[in-house]
Amino acid sequence: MKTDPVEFIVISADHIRKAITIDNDGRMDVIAGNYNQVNKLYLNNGRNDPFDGVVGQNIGSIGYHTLSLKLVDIDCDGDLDVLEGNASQANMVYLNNRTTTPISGVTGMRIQETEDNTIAIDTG
Ligand SMILES: [Ca+2]
Ligand SMILES: [Ca+2]
Ligand SMILES: [Ca+2]
Repeated sequence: MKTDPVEFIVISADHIRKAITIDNDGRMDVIAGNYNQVNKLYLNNGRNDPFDGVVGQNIGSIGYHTLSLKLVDIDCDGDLDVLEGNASQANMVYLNNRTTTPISGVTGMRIQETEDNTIAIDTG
């Protein structure tokens, strides 16, 4: 009986890529979904207390009934964009502008024209 050789794949630290984050600095950030208030982005400052003194950046300018958010590179240009699932309102997408305020001032675009009661949002 022939046995195939076992192959080992060695992964060195050099091959572990920095996590992609919304501002592409490798430090995980936070997006907060707010009901009837503008959603916010908090950028990790890289210190021991990563959000101490960090001012939230507005995601869009309208306070929707947000029940779900998702960070994904929806336009496949290498930066993370924000999907916003809103209850009884249109769901929105905000495209990352690749600045130090990656979503600030970005106008949201509707994902669909109907105003559904969205409670979860994802991609695939
Ligand atoms: Ca970051
Ligand atoms: Ca993108
Ligand atoms: Ca972009």
